[in-house]
Amino acid sequence: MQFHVLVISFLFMIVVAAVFWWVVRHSAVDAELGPGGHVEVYRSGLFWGLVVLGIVVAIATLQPWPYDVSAADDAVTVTTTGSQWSWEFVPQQVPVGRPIIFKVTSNGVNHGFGVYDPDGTMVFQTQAMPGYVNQVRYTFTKPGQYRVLCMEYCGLVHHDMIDKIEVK
Ligand SMILES: [Cu+2]
Repeated sequence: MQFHVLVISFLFMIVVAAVFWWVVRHSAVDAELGPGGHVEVYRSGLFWGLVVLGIVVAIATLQPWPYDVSAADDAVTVTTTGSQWSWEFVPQQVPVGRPIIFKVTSNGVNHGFGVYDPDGTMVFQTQAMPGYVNQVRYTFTKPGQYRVLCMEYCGLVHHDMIDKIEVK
């Protein structure tokens, strides 16, 4: 996914750069300051400076792309399944300070998998969908009991679809 976004971004950057290049090449330049003149040199420098800046900014901001959960490191995988009306986590305890990959699915209807820290602040959420496995990568930075609530109305006992994850 990240690779495709990177390639698409670069393709659009090349198109935009080509348009700018064409405009610069075909814009009227004062005869006295024409090609080789200092205005032309300034424009050319500005153009290439912006191209390089654009590439640097694109690379710098795409590196921490949040959806790259395929990297094999010391991450712990938690299989998460939503049912009407309960959650199942395997394992149910996770370590603090290590990346956790939640693989979230449902065996019935759609649910919302929302995780709240011990202070009651939501830390992340994703959809639990039958037939799909959505992945969320998260590193818990403080230990405690994290509450899990269903974030999408899923039937009669939706309000009771509450569970917890132990972070130690
Ligand atoms: Cu629900």
